[in-house]
Amino acid sequence: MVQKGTTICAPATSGGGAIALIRVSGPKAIETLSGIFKPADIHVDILNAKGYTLVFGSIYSHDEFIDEVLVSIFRSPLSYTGEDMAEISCHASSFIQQRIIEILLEQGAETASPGEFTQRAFMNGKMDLSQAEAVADIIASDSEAAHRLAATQLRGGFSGEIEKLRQELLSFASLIELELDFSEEDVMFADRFAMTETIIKIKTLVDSLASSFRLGNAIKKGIPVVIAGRPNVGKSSLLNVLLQEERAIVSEIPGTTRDTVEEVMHLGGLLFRFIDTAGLREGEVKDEVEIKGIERTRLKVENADVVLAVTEATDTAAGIAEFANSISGLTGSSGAKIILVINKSDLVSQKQAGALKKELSTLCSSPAVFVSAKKSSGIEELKEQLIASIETGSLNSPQYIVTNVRHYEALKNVSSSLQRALEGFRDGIPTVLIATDVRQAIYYLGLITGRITPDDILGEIFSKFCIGK
Ligand SMILES: Nc1nc2c(ncn2[C@@H]2O[C@H](COP(=O)(O)OP(=O)(O)OP(=O)(O)O)[C@@H](O)[C@H]2O)c(=O)[nH]1
Ligand SMILES: [Mg+2]
Repeated sequence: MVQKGTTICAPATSGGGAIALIRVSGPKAIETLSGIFKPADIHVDILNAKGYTLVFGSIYSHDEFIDEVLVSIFRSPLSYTGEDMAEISCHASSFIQQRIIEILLEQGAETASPGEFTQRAFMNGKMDLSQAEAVADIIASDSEAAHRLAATQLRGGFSGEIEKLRQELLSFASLIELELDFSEEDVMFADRFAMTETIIKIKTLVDSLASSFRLGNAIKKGIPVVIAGRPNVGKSSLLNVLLQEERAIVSEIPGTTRDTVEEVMHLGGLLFRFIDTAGLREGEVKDEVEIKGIERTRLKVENADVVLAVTEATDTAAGIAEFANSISGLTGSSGAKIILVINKSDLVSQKQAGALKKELSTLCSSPAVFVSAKKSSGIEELKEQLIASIETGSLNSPQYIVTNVRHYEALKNVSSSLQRALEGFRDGIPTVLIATDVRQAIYYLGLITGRITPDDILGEIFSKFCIGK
């Protein structure tokens, strides 16, 4: 690989710890290093050192000793960026790190801008755009599931899927383009019916990828679980017992919680975002703050992935079912899961609870869990229900889960371009216009992996057909 451009440097580790890492990358990486580094073994010549060599020595600024360090040498193209690279492991003093950066700059290196090492890796073909984005995600991942999604994307699972779709569309576009080339001769190369089938197949896949974004995004940011119920049923008590922390104020006065209270928690390798809300009061509410609180509760329920519909064990089965219905009316078609939480089970006998559960099973399709926030009973079962309510099945093939909003937007654009192409076929629109829609879909797919090459379509034609014209 021909190396062009500048040589950059930056600290790669954040504060704390005993050792810090400083990265240098670019055509003059090793040369720059040699100006400030003296190997402990005077026979070692780092200018001629092979890639993957580890050298112990000291950093000097002219004659001033700075630190004892270990230097790793990488040679293009076998490095993270694809360029020549050196990584200096020094002691983690912020003074030492700052001095080393300063003297690297004196030697002619430049400070790297955020993400520049990864950007160079992308430019040098070490990874595609979606993999580069996964680098940021894997650094930020703070649950097992988020890590799993980022790791798959980093290893190219998602890009592979997108690339496969793009290749299919390219072959498809080349057929249409071919038809355009021969349009005066009035040839039809492909059968319209088969073409429509292909587009429908690709669009279905694109749509299912796009719809996985809800789960993907929730896993990255925490799955929103809204705790909703009438005033005083024990919503805030439930939040506190789940978190094992006195997070929200609890009192016997109905209408205690006015605003929403949010807190995240790990359960079963997933990150959940619990949202305690203002009680949903029936009938006319006059208090302005309470009205605003209830409005906010409704919004949260509408955007939830899971709703814990909290009621009391002293309520009637009909009352509980009615409340569950009103919650499912709020979640609408969002696909949110509802778990009925029957709180204050300490106030009824086991027999009464059993009878209520039986009656509820005929009235309500949502699973019901009996708990007592006060006695902290039933909480484990509730946690199990929560984990079970998230369709983690799709996590077994994480290349099909979209976590990145840029990819989601691109997929939606692919889908609408394909929709237009389909309508075009149906309405007998001229092929040239349909070709434009298909090309647009290819363009948007290419945006995801960063492979937008307009010559691709031509390349496809010439590689598959011998036109001889
Ligand atoms: N016996 C019993 N009392 C409970 C239980 N959970 C909560 N309570 C009591 O019920 C009352 C209301 O509890 P909160 O947690 O403030 O109820 P809330 O649903 O958040 O109420 P608002 O915010 O006012 O809508 C308090 O007096 C709690 O001590 C329970 O499991 N058993
Ligand atoms: Mg409350």
